[in-house]
Parts: sequence; structure tokens; C-alpha cells
Amino acid sequence: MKTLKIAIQKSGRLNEKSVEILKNCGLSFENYKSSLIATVANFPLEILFLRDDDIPEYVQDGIADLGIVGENVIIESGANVSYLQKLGFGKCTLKIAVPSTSTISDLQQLDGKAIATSYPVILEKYLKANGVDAQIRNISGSVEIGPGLGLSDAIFDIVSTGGTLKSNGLKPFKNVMDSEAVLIAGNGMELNEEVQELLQRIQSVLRAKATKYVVLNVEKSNLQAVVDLLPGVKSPTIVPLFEEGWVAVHSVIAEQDFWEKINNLKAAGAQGIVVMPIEKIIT
Ligand code: PRT
Ligand code: ZN
Repeated sequence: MKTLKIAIQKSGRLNEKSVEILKNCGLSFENYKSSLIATVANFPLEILFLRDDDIPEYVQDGIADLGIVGENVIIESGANVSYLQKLGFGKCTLKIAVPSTSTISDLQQLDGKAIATSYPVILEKYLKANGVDAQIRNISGSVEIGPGLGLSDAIFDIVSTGGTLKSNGLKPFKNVMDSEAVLIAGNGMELNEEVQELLQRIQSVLRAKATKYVVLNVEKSNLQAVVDLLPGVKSPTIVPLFEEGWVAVHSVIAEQDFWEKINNLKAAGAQGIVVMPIEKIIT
């Protein structure tokens, strides 16, 4: 059986979550800071620890079969790879930002202006698509100091909380693309049994993460109203309580509308609501 190789970031913002998702898939491996490669003990897989910028090319060229990397890095690299699964972490937005005192209100006002960025390919495509003729200053780091140093009139960079922009006297002007970590494979690569198995495990971990397990008690007269609020994986499980006229309802609810759902359940008559994390959902 061929051993698969997956490339993940060695250190940086995506490293910890990439390791975590693989470990949650039941893969057993050592994660020493110094190692460049780790062998998984209980699955035919090797993990390569790389700089994120190298991952798309490694996957494109077949040196690694799979990779976990930000969409921004993939698009910037121009590598020919296919997305297998969005992973829900490393979320950010690439934005054009201008000094907070700037009166710029229209994209065309960037004509003839200089924009500093580490993502010249994405920026150039965006400017071209919008008919803006700006000068791109390609710098490799600390892009946010560009306007302060007189190097550029605007910047194009990754933003997550917006704190870095603010502390450098900048404000967001245009959102260009959203990004998150994705699982990639070489374009046209055969998705063999091992890849499918790994993908299924990743998807079951993601599904579990997006949901909570809920157990609640309700009087039978309020049961329908409570059940109407709960989809469950298939449908809720109803278990009679020892006390006549009462049942316990077991279900899963989505993390994203969790608090709203809980409040609605309480209003519908649910009591003693217990919420638990789910490890995996296998469908
Ligand atoms: O060493 P290596 O080359 O592997 O790593 P790196 O230094 O190039 O990348 P790293 O670890 O900083 O980021 C890896 C990936 O995380 C990026 O390619 C994005 O896909 C994703 N990501 C998510 C982010 C951010 N959020 C983020 N906030 N990458 C960078 N930032 C930086 C941004 O450049 C800016 O300086 O954080 C600052 C802005 O953050 P806020 O919260 O102040 O807005
Ligand atoms: Zn990098």
C-alpha cells in the first residue's frame, strides 16, 4: 500500500489547528518542533512540515499528495490544485486599506496610486478586473507600515480582527477575498481509498465541531413545539421519564445558532437543558 503524504504548515497560524484536525481524525504521530516529517503510526500517512508558501507547489508537483493551506496562498501561488474540503479555521479577509484620514471613496481614485502588498498576484487580478491602474509595491512583510513610511498610498493585506490596521492608522476600504484553510490535492489526482477514508474522517470531525448534543426535559403537552425547533441528525430521540407526562428529548443543534435555539427551546417549555460537545458524526 502506498504511503500518502500530507503537507502542513511547520509553524505559524495554521500549524496548531492543522495538527489538531489530524489528531482528531484518530491519527497518531509525534509533533516535534524540530522535525520536518512525521510518520503516522496507525494510518499509511506521512506528514511534511513546510512553510505555507511552499505547500501549493509541493502538492501540484506530487511531492505531497495532500496539503492544508490558506486559500490566499493557493491563489497567490497560481498552483494547479483542487480543493477537497474547506476546514473552517484560519479565516481572514484580504482587504485594501487606506490611511484613516483618507477621503478616498471610490476604487477609481486609486488610479496612479501606490499599493503595498505581499499578495501582488491577487491584487493585480482584482485591479485589472476593476479597471484600476495603480502601482503595486511588492514587499514581503509589515505591509501595514507602508503608508506611514511614505512607501505607498494604500495597502493590500490580510485582516482578521482589524487591530493591526487600526494601530497603524489605517481603515479598511475594499474587501477583495475571504480565505480559510483548505484541504487540497493535486489536480486530477486519483482519490484512492486512503484519501477517501481520510477525507471522511475530516468531514466527520468538522460536522461534529459545528454541532452540539442537547438533552432536555419537556412536558408531553409542549413536546411538539420543542421538537419543531430540533432537527437532530435524522430526527430527535424521545425517551419517557419516570415522572408521568414528561419526556427527555435528545438531539443535535448547530453551533452557529446555538444561543437563539436554546432561548427558543426554553420559551417552548424545555427544562434541565444539558449541552455536550460531540467528538465525531459519522453519516
Ligand atoms: O512561515 P510561514 O511562511 O509558513 O508563515 P507566514 O508567516 O507566511 O503565515 P502566517 O502563519 O502568518 O499565516 C498563515 C495563514 O493564516 C495566512 O496565509 C492566512 O491564510 C491565515 N491568516 C488568518 C492570517 C491571519 N488570519 C492574519 N491575521 N495570516 C496573517 N494575518 C496577519 C496579517 O498579515 C496582519 O499582519 O495578521 C495581521 C492582521 O491581523 P488583525 O487581527 O490585526 O486584523
Ligand atoms: Zn508564508
